[in-house]
Amino acid sequence: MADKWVYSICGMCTVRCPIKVNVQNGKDVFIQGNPHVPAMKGAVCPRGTAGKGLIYDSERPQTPLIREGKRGEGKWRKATWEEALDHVADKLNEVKDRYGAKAIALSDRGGPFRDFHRAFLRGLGTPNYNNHDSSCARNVQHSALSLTGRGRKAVAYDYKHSRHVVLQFRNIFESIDVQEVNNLMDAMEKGCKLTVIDVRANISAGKAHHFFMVRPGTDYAFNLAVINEIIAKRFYDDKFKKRYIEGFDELTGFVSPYTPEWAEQETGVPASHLRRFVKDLAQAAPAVIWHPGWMAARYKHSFYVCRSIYIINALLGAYGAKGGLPFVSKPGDVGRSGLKKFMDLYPKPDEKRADGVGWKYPHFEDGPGLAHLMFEAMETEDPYPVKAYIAYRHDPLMGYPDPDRLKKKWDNLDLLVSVTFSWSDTAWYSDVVLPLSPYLERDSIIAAKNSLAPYFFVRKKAVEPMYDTRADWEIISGLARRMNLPELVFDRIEDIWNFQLEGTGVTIEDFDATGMVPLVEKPVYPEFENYGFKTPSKKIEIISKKLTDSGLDSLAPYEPPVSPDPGRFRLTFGRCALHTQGHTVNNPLLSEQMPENHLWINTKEAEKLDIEDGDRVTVSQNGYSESIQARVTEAIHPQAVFVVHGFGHRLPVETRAFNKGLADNRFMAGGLDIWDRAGGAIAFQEHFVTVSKA
Ligand SMILES: Nc1nc2c(c(=O)[nH]1)N[C@H]1C(S)=C(S)[C@@H](COP(=O)(O)OP(=O)(O)OC[C@H]3O[C@@H](n4cnc5c(=O)[nH]c(N)nc54)[C@H](O)[C@@H]3O)O[C@H]1N2
Ligand SMILES: Nc1nc2c(c(=O)[nH]1)N[C@H]1C(S)=C(S)[C@@H](COP(=O)(O)OP(=O)(O)OC[C@H]3O[C@@H](n4cnc5c(=O)[nH]c(N)nc54)[C@H](O)[C@@H]3O)O[C@H]1N2
Ligand code: SF4
Ligand SMILES: [Mo]
Repeated sequence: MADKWVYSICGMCTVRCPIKVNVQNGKDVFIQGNPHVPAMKGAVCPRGTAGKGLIYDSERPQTPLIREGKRGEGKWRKATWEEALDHVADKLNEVKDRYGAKAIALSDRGGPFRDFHRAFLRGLGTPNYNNHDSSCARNVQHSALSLTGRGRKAVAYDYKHSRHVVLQFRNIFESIDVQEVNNLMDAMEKGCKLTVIDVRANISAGKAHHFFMVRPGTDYAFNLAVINEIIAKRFYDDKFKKRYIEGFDELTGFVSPYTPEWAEQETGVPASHLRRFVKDLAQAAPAVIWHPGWMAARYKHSFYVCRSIYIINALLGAYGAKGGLPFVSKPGDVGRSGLKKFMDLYPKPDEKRADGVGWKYPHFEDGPGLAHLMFEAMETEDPYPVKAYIAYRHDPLMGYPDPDRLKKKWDNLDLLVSVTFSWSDTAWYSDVVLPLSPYLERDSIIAAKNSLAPYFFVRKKAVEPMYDTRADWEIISGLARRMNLPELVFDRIEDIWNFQLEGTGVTIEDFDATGMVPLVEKPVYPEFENYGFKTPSKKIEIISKKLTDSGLDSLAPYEPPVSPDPGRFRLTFGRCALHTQGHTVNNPLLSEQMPENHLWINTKEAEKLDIEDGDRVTVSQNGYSESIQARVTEAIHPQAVFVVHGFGHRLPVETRAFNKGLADNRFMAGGLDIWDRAGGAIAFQEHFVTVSKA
C-alpha cells in the first residue's frame, strides 16, 4: 500500500496540537507537528510521538465489555457493539422512566469536541453535564469571570511578543503546549525575561532569570506584596487604570498592610528580591504575561491567588496588549459564521443542576458545573437522585481525591458506563466499558478555535481501528438511535461535518490543503477603546457584585497556611514531559522512558530522617502507606514533598504500569469535601503525609 499523509489532531493530551501523520502500509505511523502551523515548527512533544505506542498497545480495551462480577472485581463478558449499546440504552431508559432524565449524568475532559455528546444529553433532557475542570482550571475560569465578566479563554497568551513572562504554579517546559513553548523560546531568544515562582526548581526554573521558591501555600502573600509595590511605586498603567479599572481605591487600601517586608516572613522571599523583580516586570509592561495558572486546583484560597494575578496583569496594562493578554476573536468577530451546533437542536433543559451550580451557587458558571458536587448528589440524592453516570473520556478515580470515598458515592448508581481508549480505574469499576478508538484511528467532529486568528480544524483518522473499537460519534449515534433522538443518528462522519459547516461558506474539502481553515488572514489585535469587558460597568471590577451577593469577599484577607509538624510534609504534585495525567503510564514507549515516579524531598529534611537519594521510602497518611524511591534534592522547599501525578496503577490488565510508583490522590483522605468555596475547584494540596525510610 502506498504511503499517505493525513492532517489530524494529537490526542495524547488536552492541548490537541495540529499534526501531520505519515502512514506506511496502512499501519506504520510517523507523527510530526503540522508544518502549516508555524509555531509547531514541525515538532510534537515526546507524548505526541508515542501515539503509535497507543494504537499498538494490546493492553487496552478491545471490545465492548459488560461486567459479570461485582464492581471492580474485573470479571467481564465480551459483548458485541449491538449488545452493549442495547444494554446501555435499556438501562438509561429505565432510569429515565423511573427518576426522570435528570437522573442521567455525564462527565468528560472538556475541550473542543463536545458539541455532539452534549447535544445527546440535551436531547435526553438532562442538565447534568460536567467536565473535569473542578479538578483543574475552574478557579482560573471563575476568577477571570469575576473580574472581567469573560472567561479565561477570552484572552490569548501572546508569548511570541512578550518581554517578561511570569510562571506561578505553571511549568510550561514540562506541562507542555508545543506552540506556547516554541513561542516563548523565540521570545526569550529576543530578550524576553522569565520569572518562575514555585515550591521547587522545575525545568522552567532552570531557564528563568528570576526564580522564587516560596513556602507552599503562600503565593497569595507574594502577589499581594507585588500589588502593594506596583501601587506604591506607581508602576501601574495610568491610562489603562483610568479607562478600565473600577475599584482601584479599594484595592489600594486593601493591600496597604501587605508590604514586601511583611511577605518575606510568609514566603521566605527577601523583600529586596521581590522589589527588584517588580521593577524589572514594570519595565517590560505592557508586553508582560503573568500566567494566571492552569492546574490551579490546589488550595482552599487558590481562587484569590488567580484573581490577584489577573489584577496584576490589569495594573500593568497587559490586558489587550501585544505581548500580553490580547483578546481573541470568535468567528463572528471577524465577520464569519461559526459552526452550526447540534446542541441548538434542543432547548436547554430547565431542570436545576444536581451539583447546585447556577441556583444553590449562583456565582459559578453553569456550563461544565462542578463534578465533585454532582458525585455528592449521587450519595445524598439532594436535590434529586442521580442514577446513571457516563464517564466519557474521564477517569475521576484517578483525577479526584480519595478514590475509595468516590466509589462509595458511585455505589448508589444503577448504571456506570466508561467510554475510553485505555484502561483506567474508572473503566475497571464500571458496569459497561465502551472502547473508544484512539485518536489516530478515529475521525472527530469539526471544532472552532477562538484565537487572534480564529480557524476551524478537524481530526481525521490516519489508520483503521486495530480492534473492535469505535469513534465517539459512532457511539453517541448508536445510543441516539436506540433512544429516539433521530437528529443525532448518522452513518457517515461526512454528514456530521456537512451539518456543522452549513452556512459557514466552508466545505470539508477546504481542510485538505493544511488540515485547518483559517477564518482571517492575519492576527487581529482589538483596539484599546474596544476591549470587551462584560461586567455591568464594562470595566474590570475589583469588587464583584456576584461575589458580594453570594456572601463572598472580593478582596480576601490573607490567611497563613498551616506549617506541617516535623516529619510531616505537604503533598504537592505536577506533571512531567513524558506522561499525561494517569493515562500514558502503561504506554509501551513512554513507560519504557519513565516507568515510575519519585518522591522529591529536601536534602536537610531527608538527612533528619536518615534518607539518602535513591532510598526507598514509605509515604503514609492516616494508616495508609505506599512505598516509592526518594529523590533527595535542595531544589524543593523543606515543607513540601513532590510527585509526578498519574502513577500507582493497580490494574492487572496493565502489566507495564502495575504497582509502579505512587498515586498522589490516595493520600487525600476526605479530599472530595475540601474545595474552594469561591472558585469551586478541589483543593488538592491541603493534605499532609509522613515519610520514613522503607
Ligand atoms: N491528585 C491529583 N489529581 C489530579 C491532578 C494531579 O496532578 N494530582 N491533575 C488534575 C488535572 S490538571 C486534570 S486535567 C485532571 C485530568 O483528569 P482526566 O480528564 O480524568 O484525565 P485524562 O487521563 O486526561 O483522561 C481520562 C481518560 O480519558 C481517556 N481519553 C479518551 N479519549 C481521549 C483523548 O482523546 N485524549 C486523551 N488525552 N484522553 C482520552 C483516557 O483513556 C483516560 O482514561 O486530573 C486532575 N486531578
Ligand atoms: N507533559 C504534560 N503536559 C501537560 C499535561 C500532562 O499531563 N503532561 N497536562 C495538561 C494539563 S490537563 C494541565 S492542567 C497542564 C498543567 O500544567 P501546570 O498548570 O503547569 O501544572 P503542574 O505541572 O501540575 O504544576 C506546575 C507547577 O506548580 C508547582 N507547584 C505546586 N504547588 C505549588 C505552590 O503552592 N505554589 C507554587 N508557586 N507552585 C506550586 C509544581 O511544583 C509545578 O512545577 O499541563 C498540560 N500539559
Ligand atoms: S502537547 Fe504533546 S501530547 Fe499534548 S497535544 Fe501537543 S504533541 Fe500531543
Ligand atoms: Mo488539567
